[in-house]
Amino acid sequence: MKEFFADIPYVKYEGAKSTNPMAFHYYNPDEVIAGKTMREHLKFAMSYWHTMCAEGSDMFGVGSMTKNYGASDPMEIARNKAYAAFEFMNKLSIDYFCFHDRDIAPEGSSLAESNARLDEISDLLAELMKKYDKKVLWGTANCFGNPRYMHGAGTSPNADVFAFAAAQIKKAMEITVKLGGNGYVYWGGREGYETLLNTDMGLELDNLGYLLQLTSAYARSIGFKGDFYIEPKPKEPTKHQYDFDAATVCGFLRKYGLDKDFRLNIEANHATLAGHTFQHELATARVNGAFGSIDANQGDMLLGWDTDQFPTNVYDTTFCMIEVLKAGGFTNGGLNFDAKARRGSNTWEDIAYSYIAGMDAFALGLRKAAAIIEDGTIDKFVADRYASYNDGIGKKIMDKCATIEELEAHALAMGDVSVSSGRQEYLENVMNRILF
Ligand code: XLS
Ligand code: NI
Ligand code: NI
Repeated sequence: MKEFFADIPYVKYEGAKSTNPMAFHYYNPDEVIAGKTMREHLKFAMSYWHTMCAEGSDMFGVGSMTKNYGASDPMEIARNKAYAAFEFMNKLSIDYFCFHDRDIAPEGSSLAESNARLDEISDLLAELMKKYDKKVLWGTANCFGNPRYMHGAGTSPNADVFAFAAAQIKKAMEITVKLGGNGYVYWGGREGYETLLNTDMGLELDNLGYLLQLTSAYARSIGFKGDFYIEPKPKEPTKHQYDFDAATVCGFLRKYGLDKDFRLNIEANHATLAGHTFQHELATARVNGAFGSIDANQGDMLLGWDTDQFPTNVYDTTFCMIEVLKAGGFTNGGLNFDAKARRGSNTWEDIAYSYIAGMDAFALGLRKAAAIIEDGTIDKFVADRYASYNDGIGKKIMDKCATIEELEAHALAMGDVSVSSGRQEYLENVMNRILF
């Protein structure tokens, strides 16, 4: 079979002292950390769209790379792209991939033609998955790129568009099930609005809830056993996104009775765009019982959009992995690199270096998160900070059996209250002691 990336070797773990750039320094797939192999903890996935499709165009310029894989016919490109994708995942030891329907097969001139193309390419993907032992972390439908979705998909003012989106999602679910996908993601893309002068917000939200009810019930009816995820994101592309952040999505899911069956796919760059930390969004998902999967990337705090950079900030990956460990680890989810090399990093070596950097940053984050939990200083501090709830009036509050009169009597009797320090700087230094 043709080799697409002759300059990229099979990347191996060589340890932190190695200076070989085409080696892992922290990601050692079969090493056991906190009871599981790193591979099992981290469940890395390749994003088909950024890695195999996007050519680096932005609003000021065309692509800085060509990704036609030596072909010119769109379906021939799609087939070669699939072979190239598995060669790349194999060389980088990436066990999973994520895709939109339109990433794997180009949209045809009718829905029927698009669906036939998906059938053909998904047969090829199934064959390659078997050959290389790779799995689908999640599938999704691109219900935002085509101009028919310019006013939204499930929230479009046009019922024909709603029907088209439902049909497109139905097919994407079928392909995801056929490929044994562990999850299905709904990213709200254009589900939002620019101005209330032309928008019926209540109608749009109800329709979005209905689209999710309909399509998720259909997936269960054809045997989908994985998780459904909503991926919150604010601001982009519309001014007001209905899936703004984790808390907003949890409220939405409850309102439409979807909270039992849906979890969240938290993306680092979306968290910061919403004015939150990545860790805050993960913790919000966890405390709502909705922690599911992660789109691993990082934003640039000086830029106001979704830059989708490969994550290299080890504080962030450590905080993230603490949340993942506290949530009990991934079940059907994993770490999908929804990330792209910078436009100026325009070779396949750059893409390989990017994945190595991201995988190493999360591997190091996992090692440090396990060390912080093992050290126990921070967890003990937090437990002690809430110790007044362990007995007496605090225990009654925790058990939700304190009466208002009892609380008043307690307050009248206590005199003044002394509240202890939060010790933030001390704790930050504990973290640095363990990190370095
Ligand atoms: C865009 C989103 C998108 C989803 C999948 O900002 O991150 O890539 O992950 O549709
Ligand atoms: Ni994403
Ligand atoms: Ni994104």
